[in-house]
Amino acid sequence: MEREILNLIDKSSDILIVTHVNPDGDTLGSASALKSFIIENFNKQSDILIQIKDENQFPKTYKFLPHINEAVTLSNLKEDYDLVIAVDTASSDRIVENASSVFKKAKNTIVIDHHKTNTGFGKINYIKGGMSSCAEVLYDLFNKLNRKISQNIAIGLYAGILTDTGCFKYESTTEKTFEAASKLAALGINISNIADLCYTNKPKNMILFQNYLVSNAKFCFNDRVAYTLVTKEIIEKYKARDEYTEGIAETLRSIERIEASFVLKETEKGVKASIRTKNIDATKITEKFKGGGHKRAAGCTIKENIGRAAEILLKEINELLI
Ligand SMILES: [Mn+2]
Repeated sequence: MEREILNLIDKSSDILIVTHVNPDGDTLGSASALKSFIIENFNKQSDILIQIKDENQFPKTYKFLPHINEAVTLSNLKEDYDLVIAVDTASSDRIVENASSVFKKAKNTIVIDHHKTNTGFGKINYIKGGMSSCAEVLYDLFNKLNRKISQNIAIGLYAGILTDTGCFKYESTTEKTFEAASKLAALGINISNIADLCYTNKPKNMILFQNYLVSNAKFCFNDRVAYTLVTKEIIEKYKARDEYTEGIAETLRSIERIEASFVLKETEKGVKASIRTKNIDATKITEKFKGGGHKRAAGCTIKENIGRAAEILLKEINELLI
């Protein structure tokens, strides 16, 4: 299958790399690395699509990744590509609006991913469920193909692995993950600088917003569950961008005794829930609402008001608490 991917890239002239909605470090790092790979191996350009409606929501944190600055958005996406490659995208509904029709129309589609829940919605599906990150899947793919990994490719891959493993903390981190990170570091990329750009470069309002939400968290079931509500008013007050809620559920989970935490956010499509757990399988809850994710980190959208959504989740979690 590795050769098939290479052949498709070789014979296609208009290539689009799609990142998932609300892009994170892994999907952007993977897209960045893949674009560099295509340029270096085939001397060919490709477009990276970042799915955001509001151009002001462009993910600033990851602008340092090669080629992310020149990415296209939904509003200036071309209509036809002969090859579309989705990276780190767990299901087809993570590709929205006109991007979805571009994906369906394309002559060839490839899905490269690491989500166990990915059933494969491309013509070619290169899915290594359980690997730490899509970036690690790509690292593996480039190696299997015996292709050189340049510094530009390495920056994207390293950033993807670093962020998707929570700095090598999550249980998906394996000996192979460290091996990949070690080989990438050996190429001479500045790993402490990449970590700084990912983690110590946050807007002031983001920290103030997050502190507010943590201070106003509610604790239940004998301090075993914590949650916080992100209402439209709070978003407005702090002029919060989409990525400002990142990490809040993790902070609540990091408290001793807490078994599960969640953040609920009011959006146009319903209440978005991000659930983090220690021993409970979070996907058991999110799959009831057509969501998905990993055992300790999952998400879904609940079509209720925010107060009711909290009640529903508390009831679901309570049933799983031992
Ligand atoms: Mn990922």
